[in-house]
Amino acid sequence: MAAAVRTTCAYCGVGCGIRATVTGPRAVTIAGDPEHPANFGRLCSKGTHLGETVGLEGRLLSPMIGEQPAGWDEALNLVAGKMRDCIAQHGPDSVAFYVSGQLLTEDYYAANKLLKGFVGTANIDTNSRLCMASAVAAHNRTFGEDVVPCSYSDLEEADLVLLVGSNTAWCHPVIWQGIEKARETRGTKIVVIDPRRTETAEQADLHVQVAPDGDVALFNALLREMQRRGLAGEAAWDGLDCDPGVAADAFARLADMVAAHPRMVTLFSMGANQSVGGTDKGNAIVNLHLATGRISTPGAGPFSMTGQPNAMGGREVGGLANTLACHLGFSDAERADVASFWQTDRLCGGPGLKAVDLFRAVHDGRVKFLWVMATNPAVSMPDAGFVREALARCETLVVSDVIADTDTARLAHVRLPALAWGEKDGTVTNSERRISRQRALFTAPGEARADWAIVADVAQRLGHGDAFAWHNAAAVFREYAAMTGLAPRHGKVLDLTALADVSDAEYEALDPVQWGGRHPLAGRAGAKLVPVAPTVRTVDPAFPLRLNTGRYRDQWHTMTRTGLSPRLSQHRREPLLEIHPRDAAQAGLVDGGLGRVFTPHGAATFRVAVSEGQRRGEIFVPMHWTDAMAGEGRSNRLVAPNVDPVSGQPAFKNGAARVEPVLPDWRAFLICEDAPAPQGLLWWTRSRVEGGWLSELAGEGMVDVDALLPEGRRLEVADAGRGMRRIVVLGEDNAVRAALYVTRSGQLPARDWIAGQLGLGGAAPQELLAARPATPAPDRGPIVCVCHGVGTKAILAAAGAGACSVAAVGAATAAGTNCGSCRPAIARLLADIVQPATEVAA
Ligand SMILES: Nc1nc2c(c(=O)[nH]1)N[C@H]1C(S)=C(S)[C@@H](COP(=O)(O)OP(=O)(O)OC[C@H]3O[C@@H](n4cnc5c(=O)[nH]c(N)nc54)[C@H](O)[C@@H]3O)O[C@H]1N2
Ligand SMILES: Nc1nc2c(c(=O)[nH]1)N[C@H]1C(S)=C(S)[C@@H](COP(=O)(O)OP(=O)(O)OC[C@H]3O[C@@H](n4cnc5c(=O)[nH]c(N)nc54)[C@H](O)[C@@H]3O)O[C@H]1N2
Ligand code: SF4
Ligand SMILES: [Mo]
Repeated sequence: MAAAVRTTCAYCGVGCGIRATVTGPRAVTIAGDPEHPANFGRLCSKGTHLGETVGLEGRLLSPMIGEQPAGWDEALNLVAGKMRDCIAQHGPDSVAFYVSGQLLTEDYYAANKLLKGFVGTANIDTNSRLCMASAVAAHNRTFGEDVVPCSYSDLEEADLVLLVGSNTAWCHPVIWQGIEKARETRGTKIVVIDPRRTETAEQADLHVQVAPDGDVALFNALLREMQRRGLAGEAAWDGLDCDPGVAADAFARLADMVAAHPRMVTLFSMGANQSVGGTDKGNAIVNLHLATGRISTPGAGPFSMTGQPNAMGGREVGGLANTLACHLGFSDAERADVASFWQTDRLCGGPGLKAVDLFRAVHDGRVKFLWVMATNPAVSMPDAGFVREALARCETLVVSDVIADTDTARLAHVRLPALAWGEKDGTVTNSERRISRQRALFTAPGEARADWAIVADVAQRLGHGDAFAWHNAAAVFREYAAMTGLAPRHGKVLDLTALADVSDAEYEALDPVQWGGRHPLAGRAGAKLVPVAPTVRTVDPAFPLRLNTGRYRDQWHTMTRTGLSPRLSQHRREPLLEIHPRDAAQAGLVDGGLGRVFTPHGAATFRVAVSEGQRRGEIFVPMHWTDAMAGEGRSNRLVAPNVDPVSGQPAFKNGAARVEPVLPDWRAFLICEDAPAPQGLLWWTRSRVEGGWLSELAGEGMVDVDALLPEGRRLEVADAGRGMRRIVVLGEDNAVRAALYVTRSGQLPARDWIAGQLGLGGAAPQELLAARPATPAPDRGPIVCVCHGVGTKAILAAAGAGACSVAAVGAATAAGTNCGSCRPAIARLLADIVQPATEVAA
C-alpha cells in the first residue's frame, strides 16, 4: 500500500491535518493526522468522509465555451481577449473578479496581483465578504490590523468559553471536541449565546437565548456589570448603559460566570458577523476582553472562527476589495511599496466594490467582465434572484470551478476546469493563523489545472508574463512570503519573510507553521475600546417573523461536493423550516407538512419541522440547497441584500418573513439511478443514496408518472380510494432502476430500506411493491451515527439496557466512536429519556 500523504481537510477553517492513503485510481482512505496541531488526529464527519467525494461524478474536465468543449489555448485567448477589450473600451473598473476562501493562498495571491497590480482595479472581492468581513473590520478598528489574538491552545487553558452565534458542534466540530475535552479535564464552563437551541446549546452549561441581533446590548451590559464589580476599566459612552435584553436570571448567571473566570475565550462566528451590526458585535466582544484584560494571556481572548479552509489566507494576501495586499491599505506610502514590489505602474488607485455592490455594478452594466472562482454566488449571495439576473446580463461571465453544472456555472460563457481537493497543491491558513500544506493525491483529471496557473496564463496573454512567470506553486508562495515583508514597515504583525527562501523541497515537506505565535498582539500597545450601541429594528407588520439561516452538520455550503456522499446525506435529507409549535399552529403549519416562506424579496418552500428549539416569532432554514438539488428550497431567494455599513457583510441571519401552509394534491417519493430534475411541481428535493438518488416530491392535479420514471419494464400496484400508487421500474437485467410511491391522502412508507434496493434483482421488485422486505430487517430508526450506520432505535435500546452516557452508548453500539460528530445528538437522545430538557434561560 502507498505511504500516507499528509494534507489538510478540504472544508472548514479549523484546518485539520489528514493522512490520506491512496488505494486506487480515484480512491483514498482518510485518517486524522495525529501530529497536526489543529486536530491531533481528530476529524469530523465531513473530513472523515472526504473519500466519498473524490470520484469524478459531475466534474468539469475540459474548458467549455458555451456548451462546446474547447482547448485551453482557445479558452484562455477568449478570456484574455474579452478582458483586454473591456479594459480598452470601458476602463479597468469594468472588469471584476469574485473569488473565494476555498482557493489556496497561491491562487488567491495570483488573482489579487493580476487585478489590483496589473489590470489596475480593486474590483476583486471574495465570498469572505459574506463570512468574515465584520470580524476583519472589528479587528482593524481595535487593533489597527486584522489579527486574531489567540490560538486553539487557549481553548484548552480556558475556564470559560463563550460561544456567540456559533453552532460549533456542527460547524467547527473538532474545535468543539477540543472544548469538550477541556470541560472533562479542567472543568471548563461553556456558555452558548444563540437565539436557537442548537445541538451546541443543548450541551452547554448555560444557553442564553438572546434575541436576534441582541448581542451588542448583551455585551455592553456585561461590560458595565464588570465595571460595577471592579473587574473592568472605567470607559463610558452612550449606549453602554443598556438593558441586556435577556431575562434577569439568565443575565445574572452569565455575569457571575464571567466575573468568576478570568481565563475566558469568546469564540464568535456567523451569528455575530452576518448582521447589519456585525462589526459592532465584534467590537462589543473585543471591548469586554480588552476592558477586563482578558487578551494575549493564556486561556483568554476574543476568537473569531474562520469558516472556509483558506478564509484566513485570503485575508492575508488581501483578497478583499478594501485591502490592497498583505494587510496593507491604500495610503500613498502603502501603494508605493506595493507598486515597487510588484514592479508595476498600473496599481489600482483605491478600494474596489464589495460583493453586494459588485453584483449591483454587474447588474447595471458598470462591470462588464466578471470572473468567478471557487464560489457559487447564484446560490450563496443574498437576494440571489437579483444576482442571477446580474450574472445573466453580464457581457462576459467566466467561471472556474471543479463541478460542471453549478447554479452559477449554468450562466457562464466560459467555464474553466480547476483542480479539486486531492489534486491541488499549495497552502491554506486556518483560524489560528497556522499555514498548512494541501498536497496532491491524484494526477489531474481531464484537462483540469491549478487556479493560480490559469490566472498566470491569462496574465501572460495580457502582456504581463514576466510578473507571472512562476513555474510551480512553491514559486508563488515564495513571492508572497517575501511580499509580507512590506507589512511590518507599516506597523503590521503579519510577516512570513522567514519562509521567503524555502526551496522547492522544503516547501514540499513544509510542516504546519503559525505566524505571529500564540499571542501575536502580546506586548503591543495601542488597542482601544470602540464605543458601540445596540441597533434598533423596525418591524413590518406584513412580515412579522424573523428569518434566520445557517448550516447543517454534514453538508457544506451549496452541496456541490458533500451532496454527492450517501453517508453525509443521511443526517438531513431535506431542507427543513424550523418553527416554534405555537407559531406553526397559528399559521396552520403541521410537522412533516409543507410550508412556504415569504419575504419582501421572494418565496421558498420547505418541509415543516415544528421545534421547541426555536424562539417564538423566529424561523430557521438551511443555506445549502440549490436549484440542482431542490425545486423551491433555496434560502437566498428570501434574504434581503442588507449589509453592515462598516464591513459590507450581508445580514443573513435576521430578515423579515411570514409563512403559509402548502397543501399539495399528492405527495410522493422516488428512488432512481439518475438524478431527476422534475418540472412543474409544487416542491421537490433530492439527496444521494447508494447507487442513485432519493427524491421527495409534491404537486397539484395528476402525477405525471412518465416524466418522473426512466425507461424499463414497470410493475405497479394501486389503491384508487387512497390515491396510492407504487411503481417499480426494472432494467433489462431485471434489477431495480427506479421506484415511485405516491399518495393523495395517506402515509408514505419509510425511506431507508427502500432506498437500499436500487440496482438489486431477485425478490427486491416484489418486496418494493409491498414496500417492505419479505423477512423484515430490524428498523434502525433515523440514522444518528453515519460512520457506523447506527439508528435511534439501537441507541435507545442500549440506553434502556443501562448505557446512560455517550461513552457507554458508544461501547454498546459503536455509535459516536469514530468521528464523534454525532455525540451531541446521542447526548440529546439520552437527555430526552433520562432528564427533562437542559435548563434554558430565555
Ligand atoms: N457542517 C458545516 N460546517 C461548516 C460549513 C458548512 O457549510 N457546513 N461552513 C463553514 C463556514 S464557511 C462558516 S462561515 C462556518 C459558520 O459556522 P457557524 O457560524 O457556527 O454557522 P451558522 O449555522 O451559519 O450560524 C451559527 C449560529 O448563529 C446563530 N445566530 C443567528 N442570529 C444570531 C444573533 O443575532 N446572535 C447570536 N448570538 N447568534 C445568532 C444561528 O442561530 C446559528 O445557530 O461554518 C464552517 N463549517
Ligand atoms: N442564507 C445564507 N447564505 C449564506 C450564508 C448563510 O449563513 N446563510 N453563509 C455565507 C458564507 S459564510 C459563505 S462562506 C458562503 C459560501 O458560499 P459559496 O462559496 O458559494 O459555497 P460553496 O458551495 O462552498 O462554493 C464553492 C464552489 O467552488 C467550487 N470549488 C471547490 N474547490 C474548488 C477549487 O479548488 N477551485 C475552484 N475553481 N472551484 C472550486 C465548488 O464546486 C463550488 O461550486 O455562503 C454565504 N451564504
Ligand atoms: S472540523 Fe471537520 S470539516 Fe473542519 S477541518 Fe476538521 S475535519 Fe475538516
Ligand atoms: Mo463562511
